[in-house]
Amino acid sequence: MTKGSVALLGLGTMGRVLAERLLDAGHPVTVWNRTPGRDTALVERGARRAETVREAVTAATTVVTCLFDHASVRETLEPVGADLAGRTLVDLTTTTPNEARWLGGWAEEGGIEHLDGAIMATPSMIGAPEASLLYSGSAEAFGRHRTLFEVWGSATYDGADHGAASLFDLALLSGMYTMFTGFAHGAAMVTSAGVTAEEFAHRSARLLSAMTGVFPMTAKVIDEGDYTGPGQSLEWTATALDTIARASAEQGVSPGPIEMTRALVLAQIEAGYGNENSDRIYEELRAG
Ligand code: FVH
Repeated sequence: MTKGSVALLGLGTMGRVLAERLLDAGHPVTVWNRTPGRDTALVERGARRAETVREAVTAATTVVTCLFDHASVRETLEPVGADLAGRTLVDLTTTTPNEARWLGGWAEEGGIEHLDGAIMATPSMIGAPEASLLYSGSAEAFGRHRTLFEVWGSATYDGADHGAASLFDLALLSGMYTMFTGFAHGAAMVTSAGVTAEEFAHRSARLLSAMTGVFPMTAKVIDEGDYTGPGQSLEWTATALDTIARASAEQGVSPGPIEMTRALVLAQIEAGYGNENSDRIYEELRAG
């Protein structure tokens, strides 16, 4: 069976791997990159080189962008809006939900079918079972492209709101970045006493893995909005965080990540909720 033709715009670290997996799966692939020369290996593997964005876009029914940011997507696509009409645009660039919605609206006005995508994987994971990609926008486009998307990893459809995939992406990354910051803070504390970060990593991974098992209980409290049940109170947590901050200072390490959490806890205590469950920091975050 003939596989659908794909134009891939953006041959950075991620774009090149996405193109490789499409070629491996037998798709005709046309590639374009702003800076010439990044397509050599792909062309050797069978990709067609496009000298211009227009040449790339008009060579395929599905156009995939994997560029630096929303501004670079607009800069690249706006001049070829008319050429994109009647085609499917899949933007895998990391953008905010509203930026994805803007692109979805722009595409709709121009008769372009649009899906926003979010890559929950590093380039080396693309094509492996652990790679996960999220999509939102046109349900019809997702249905028709599902097999194609699965050459990159598992494909999840998050609904018709063009911003949904991006919202999940960035919400998940928020947890990841704060976890790594907490790990770096703990590592700075113990390495200041001569312990290696490697030794600390084993212990940290064990504790943090166990803690993720608590997420469903925390989620239930948040969804029900009742913080009066059992659990660590805000007052108790404030004392614990204060002790960590002082230990950090004793070791000559910045208490920055702990101060961030402490500020949320203290604000809720100030608001009169000191005896309630510490999951209440969620309310402080929602208050904006
Ligand atoms: N790499 C990763 O681990 C992450 C995993 C999660 C998702 N991200 C997102 O994927 C997008 C691309 O990331 P990347 O790693 O491929 O990024 P770079 O290697 O820096 O390549 C960037 C490409 O964008 C091109 N580009 C930049 N500015 C423009 C512009 N104004 N007009 C046209 N193209 C532009 C750049 O071209 P060049 O510098 O070679 O000319 C690269 O092709 C990104 O959203 C990640 O957040 C990857």
